[in-house]
This record gives sequence, structure tokens and C-alpha cells, in this order.
Amino acid sequence: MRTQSELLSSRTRVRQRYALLPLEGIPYSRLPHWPTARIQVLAAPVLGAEFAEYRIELDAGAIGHHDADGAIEHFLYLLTGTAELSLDGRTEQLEAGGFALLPPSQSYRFHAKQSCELLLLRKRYEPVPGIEPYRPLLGTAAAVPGSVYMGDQGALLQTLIPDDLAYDMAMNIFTFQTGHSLPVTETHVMEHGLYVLQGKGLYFLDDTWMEVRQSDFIWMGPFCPQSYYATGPEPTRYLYYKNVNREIAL
Ligand code: UGY
Ligand code: MN
Repeated sequence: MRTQSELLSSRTRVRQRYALLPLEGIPYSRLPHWPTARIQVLAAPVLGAEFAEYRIELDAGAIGHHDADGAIEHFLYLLTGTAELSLDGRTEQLEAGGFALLPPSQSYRFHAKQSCELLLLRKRYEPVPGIEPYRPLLGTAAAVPGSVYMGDQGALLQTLIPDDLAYDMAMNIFTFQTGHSLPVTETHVMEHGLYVLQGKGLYFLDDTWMEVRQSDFIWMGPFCPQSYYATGPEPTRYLYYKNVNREIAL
């Protein structure tokens, strides 16, 4: 938050094909299923996105829950703190970097054991006749191996969700060492919801380079030209969503 003596400039940009949203500018909302949580809406259909993404702050002991509706899948990623996730009869422990992808048939209850920061992404699942929907997938980012991206040892890609046609989304973590970058300016039909976990650098969006840093959120719509250059000093890590594996609707 700026002090009274500071200028009014902001890095926030909302354009037709992308949005750069530093957290400081996003007010808190409340939602019925997360009654005591402070929630920042990062992406929503009114922005142009075909998904919704929230950053959720919970105090120790706070609860959230979801009653399955058969339509919407949920991805949870714990940024900080520890929590319990209850699915049917079982309870799983989540620590920072823990994640869960839950199909539309899955209800759950989230219980913050310590104060937590959580990312939640909600998307309408796209079923395909003949392909069984997936089962709940739980994991932790630290246990997912990184692969060298397009021959650059300074750019590692972790794919948190298996490359399987049952899934209609990818959630990946990119790690860039200082001075390393995406090797091309990409332009693709898929959209992204990107949260900077660590570090800083320059993001190219549409036709402009702009400075980004830890805790910034970026929505990139279909065919938004995009690239990244990590300026350091610490490596950049960002978590991003991508819609994948489905026919183009006409
Ligand atoms: O998977 C991707 O499309 C990724 N390379 N995009 C990005 O990091 N902006
Ligand atoms: Mn991309």
C-alpha cells in the first residue's frame, strides 16, 4: 500500500487479451463456503477468463468446504501454512507446496491448522464420451521432478498433473534461473492463470514488456503473445494454469 507521500502510479494493467494484477490492488471478498476467509478474486469470466481463481487467506482453525455439483472441478495449491483436506472418509495433510485436483463429483472440507494462504482454481470440467473422468489427485510440488525446458538447463518445468486425456487442465511450475527466459514468444489458443511464487523479472504480454514480481497474478487470454525473462537475483518460480486436451469449440 502506498503512503500519502508516494505517487499514484500502478503496474496494474487490464487489457482485452491479458491482465497484470499486483495483489495490493485487489480488495478482499467474502464467500459463503469460506465464511471467515479473506478472498481475492484473481480471475473470473467477467475479466474474459473461462475459469475463476482465488487467493484465500485463512486464520488458524478456519474452515472452507465445497459440495460437489457434478460440473466444476477444483484445484487447490497451498502457498503457506498447514492444512487438512477431508475427502469422503479420509483426511490428508497439506503443507506449503501441497496441491489437490478434485473432479466435479468430489465434495471436500478444508481446515487450516495454521494461518494459510491458498490458491483455488475453479473450472467447468469438459467431459469426453468414452474417457473416464479422473480420480482425486493429491501431491506436493517438491516431489514433482523438473524437466529441462527446450534444452535450457536454467529453465525447469514441473508438471503437477499427469499428461493424460482424462485431465482437461495442466498446472505447471516454471523455475527460471537469473538471466534465463522462455526461448520463444509463444502465441497459443490456451489461456493461463499465472501466480508468481518467487522472484522477479520481465513479462512480455501482447506487445509490451512489464516488470513482475512475487505474488503478482497474470491472466493471459487465448492468442496473447507471451514471453518471460528472469532478472533475479533469486530464481523465478511461477505456477500457471493451462486448459489442455480438448477439441476447439466451434
Ligand atoms: O506452457 C506454456 O504455455 C508456458 N510455456 N507459457 C508460459 O510460461 N507463459
Ligand atoms: Mn504459454
